[in-house]
Amino acid sequence: MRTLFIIVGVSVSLAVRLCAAEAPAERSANAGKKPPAAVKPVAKNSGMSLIPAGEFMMGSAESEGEADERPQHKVYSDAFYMDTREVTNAEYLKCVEAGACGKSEEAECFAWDNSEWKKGLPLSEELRKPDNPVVCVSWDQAAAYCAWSGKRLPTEAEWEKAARGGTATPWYFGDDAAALAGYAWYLGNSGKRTHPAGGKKPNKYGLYDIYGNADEWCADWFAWYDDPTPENGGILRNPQGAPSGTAHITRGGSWGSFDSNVRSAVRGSNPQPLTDQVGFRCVKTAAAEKKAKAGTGK
Ligand SMILES: [Ca+2]
Repeated sequence: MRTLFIIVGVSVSLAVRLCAAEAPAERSANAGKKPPAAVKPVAKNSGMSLIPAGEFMMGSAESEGEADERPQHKVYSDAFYMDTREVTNAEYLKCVEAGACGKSEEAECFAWDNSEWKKGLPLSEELRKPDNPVVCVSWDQAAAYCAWSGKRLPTEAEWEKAARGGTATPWYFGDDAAALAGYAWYLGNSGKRTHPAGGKKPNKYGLYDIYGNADEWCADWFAWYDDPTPENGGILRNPQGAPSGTAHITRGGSWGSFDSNVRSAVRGSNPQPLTDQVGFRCVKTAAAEKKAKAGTGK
């Protein structure tokens, strides 16, 4: 399990992870797989992209990544729409002003300070800029925002399917971490803060900041992956994660993450209720979108 961290206090497990993430043999094994053609957003200015229904391999192969990314298993996901960008401070504020979301409370927010999480530290002004992704929001606040906007948080499986965009490599752009700076704000280039959402190159589905900037809440509780079984035909259909747990999943890593922790398969689990590294984006099932349009006569 990848817990959130920045700069210092890097654990022994992290050191192991860094080594594991550098396994070149596994990456070259995926190098020849061609990603599918890009899928354009279904409606101009909707701010969402269609992620088509289909199967993909979730998690990492045996010699790659962390233990909690295995076993790699086949997943089928129905079609859904995903926000192309992380929810910004300005967008979240509208929900607060509408009375549907709790205010992001700096005094309640945890930040990494030398070797431990501390609550209530003064946060960088940069984190509060309107176009930057909102952080210091709890899972409940994120879920409330998505509900207010007629959406929901993505499942972990949906997030990874959208992130991969049909690829099987550690990053959707390939297997070379040196290219990451063109796609993500992470510890190597962030200046230890968030940046305006959508400033880097998107993936094949037109999704920005999938890696880094704000780490992103998912709907699921953290749990170890199950082994595919004959009972489920070796494929999990629209998995929802564990029915209960102690921490929710976050995905994508943040401005404070090392390059090895902003891969498609990396799983985060955040024991703090809210931190200066975690934000979110929302999704909507494609069927729900169709129904809503029919209902409004559009
Ligand atoms: Ca992100």
